[in-house]
Amino acid sequence: MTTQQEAKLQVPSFVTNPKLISWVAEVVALTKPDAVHWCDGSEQENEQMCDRLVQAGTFKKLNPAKRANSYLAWSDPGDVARVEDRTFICSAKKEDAGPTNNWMDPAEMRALLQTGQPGKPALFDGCMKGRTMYVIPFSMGPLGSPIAHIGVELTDSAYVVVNMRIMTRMGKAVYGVLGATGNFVPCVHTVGAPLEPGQKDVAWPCNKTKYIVHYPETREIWSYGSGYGGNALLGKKCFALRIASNMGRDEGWLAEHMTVLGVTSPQGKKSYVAAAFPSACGKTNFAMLVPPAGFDGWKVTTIGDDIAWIKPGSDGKLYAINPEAGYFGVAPGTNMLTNPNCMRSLDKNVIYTNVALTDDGDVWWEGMEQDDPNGAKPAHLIDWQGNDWTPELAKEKGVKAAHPNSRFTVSATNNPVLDPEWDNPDGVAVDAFIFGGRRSTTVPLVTEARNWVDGVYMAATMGSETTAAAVGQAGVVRRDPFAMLPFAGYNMSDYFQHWLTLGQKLADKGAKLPRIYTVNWFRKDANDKFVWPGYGDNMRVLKWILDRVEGVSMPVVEHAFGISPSYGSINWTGMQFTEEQFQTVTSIDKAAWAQEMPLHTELFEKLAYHMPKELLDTKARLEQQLAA
Ligand code: SAT
Ligand code: MN
Repeated sequence: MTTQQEAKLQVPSFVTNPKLISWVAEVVALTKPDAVHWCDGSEQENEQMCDRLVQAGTFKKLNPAKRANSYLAWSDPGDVARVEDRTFICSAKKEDAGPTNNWMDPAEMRALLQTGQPGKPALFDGCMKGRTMYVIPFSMGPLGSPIAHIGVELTDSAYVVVNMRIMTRMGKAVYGVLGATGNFVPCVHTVGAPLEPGQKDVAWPCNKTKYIVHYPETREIWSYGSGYGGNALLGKKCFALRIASNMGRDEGWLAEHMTVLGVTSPQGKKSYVAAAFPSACGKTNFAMLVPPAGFDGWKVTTIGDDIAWIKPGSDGKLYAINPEAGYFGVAPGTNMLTNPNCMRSLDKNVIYTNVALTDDGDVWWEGMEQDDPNGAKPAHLIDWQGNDWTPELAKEKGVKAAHPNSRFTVSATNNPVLDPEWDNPDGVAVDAFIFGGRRSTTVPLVTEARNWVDGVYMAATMGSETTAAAVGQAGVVRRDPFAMLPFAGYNMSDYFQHWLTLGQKLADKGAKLPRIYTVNWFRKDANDKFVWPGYGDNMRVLKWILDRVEGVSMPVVEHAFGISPSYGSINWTGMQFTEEQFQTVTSIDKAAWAQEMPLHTELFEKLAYHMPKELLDTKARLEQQLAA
C-alpha cells in the first residue's frame, strides 16, 4: 500500500481484522473511490446518509406528520427489479451451477469484472471514481448466534447503506464479533457509474450493463450496475440464499426462501411453521396474518417474512432463524384489509422505493383506495416516474401510480406482531413446512405429503405464475422448485438431494421430522375470479395443518398426492364458503393433472444430472395412480 492509499483508507481503531483491512485496500485500489467511509451504524451516521441522499435528489423526505422520519426514492425506470438473466453462479464446474442458473467460468468472469484483459479494462476498474466507498459490516442473524454469519459489503451507494441498516444487523458491534480473526463473506457492489471531475451526479445512478455474480467456492459476491433491491442489498438474496445455500449444503443445514411464523392457540400452545412462496406471492402478508372471525384467542406472530436459515439442533429438531432484521416488502396491494399489521408498521422510519407521492407529502400505491372511506383514489399524485397522475389518466392509459414491484424497507421492530423469539440466537423449532405457488388452476388449496420424500417431490415440482419481482413477462407458469429457482446457489438436483439426505439423517437419529404441506391460495373460477379469499382466512388452512401435526382425529380426503381436508374439517365460523366453492379450490382435476405431469417430466429431464432416484420413483408412482 502507498502512503496515499493508506491515508485514503482511514481505518478506524475499532476495525482490527487484518483480512478485512487488506481486502478493503485491494478493492479500493481496483475501484478507485475518492474516499472510504467505514460504517458504524449509528443514528448520527444514518441521518448524515439520508441528508446526503436528499441533497443528491435520490430521497424525498416525506411529510413528518404523515410518515415520520421516512423517505421516498424513485429508481431509474430500467432498474426496478431483480435481473435473473444477469445473475451468475460462477462455480469452478458448470454442472455445479446446474441448468437453472447462468454460469460463466470463474476465471473468465474475474477477467471481465476484476482483472481485465489486454485492451479491455475490468468493469470494476475505476468504477467508484468520484464516489465514496462505504464499508458495511453486517450480521445475517442475531449477533454471535451459532446459526448466524457475518458479511461485509463494499458499495458506492448511500441508498444501499441506509437500506442495509434496516435489513440487517449492521454497525460497529459486527466488527467486534468479527474480531481480529473472524471470517466474513465479502460482497462488492457498485452502481457502475463513475463520475468524472466536475460531472454532476444523477438521482439514481446505475448502468445498463448489469452483473450479479456469485463465486460459491470462495463465497464471494460481486454486483455491478444496479442499485435496486436483491441486486444491490447483497445480504439478502445473494448472501442469505445463493451463497448460504452452498454453505448449508457443505455444513448440513438449509437456507430457504421462507417466511417463519408463530401460531399461538387459545390454550397457549405455540407452534412454528416455515413457508416458502415465490417473490410477490404473499409471504409478508402470511407472516403478519390477522386471524379472522371465529378464531378468537388465536395469534400469529412473525419471526421473518422472506428468508429462513434452518439448522438441526442436538435434539434432532430443525431450528430456524430469520437472518434479516427488516422487511423489503411489496407495497401495491398492501392495505388495512390485506395486511393491517403491515400498514401499522409503515408510519415511521420507512424507506419507500417507487411508490407514488401525494400532494401532501405522503405515499400512495394501488390498493390503498381500499382504505379510503369512499373507496376513492387520490385526485392527483406524482407517479413513481415523476409524472402527474390522475385516476382518469390511469383509466385511459393504464398508468400505474406505483410500480408493481415498488417496495417498503422497514425494520422488523416496527411490526406490532413481531414474535418475542425473533431475535433468539438459538432459533425456533419448526413444526411444519409449507410450500405455495401462484396457480389459477390444478393445484388444490392444501395437501399434506404422506412422508418426507413425497413432500420434497411436491416442493421440487412446484409451479408458479411469474410476478413483477423479476424483470420479464408476468403471469406465465414456470417451475419454481421450493420457490428457490432464482436463489439456489448450486445445482437444483443436488439441492433436492440435500433435502432428502438431511431428512434421512434426522430420521435415522429417530427425530420427528416436520410435516410438509403444499398450498395454493390462487385458484380461479370460470370467470377468472379468485375463489379463496386468502389473507386472514388462510388461518383456516393453517389451523387444519396444525391440527394434523397435533394428530387431531378428523375425516380427510386421500388422493394421489397426499391428504387434504374434508369440507367439515375446516373451521368456517364467521365465513360464508359453500361446499361447492370448497370443491372448486380443492378438486383434483384428472385432465388438468394429465397436462401437469409432463411439465414435471420436462423439469426432471432438464435436471437429469444428479436427479435423485427417489424423486423419479415418486413421479412414476404418481403417474400410475393418476392413470388408474
Ligand atoms: O428484490 S428482492 O430480491 O430483494 C425481493 C424479491 O424479489 O423477493
Ligand atoms: Mn423474496
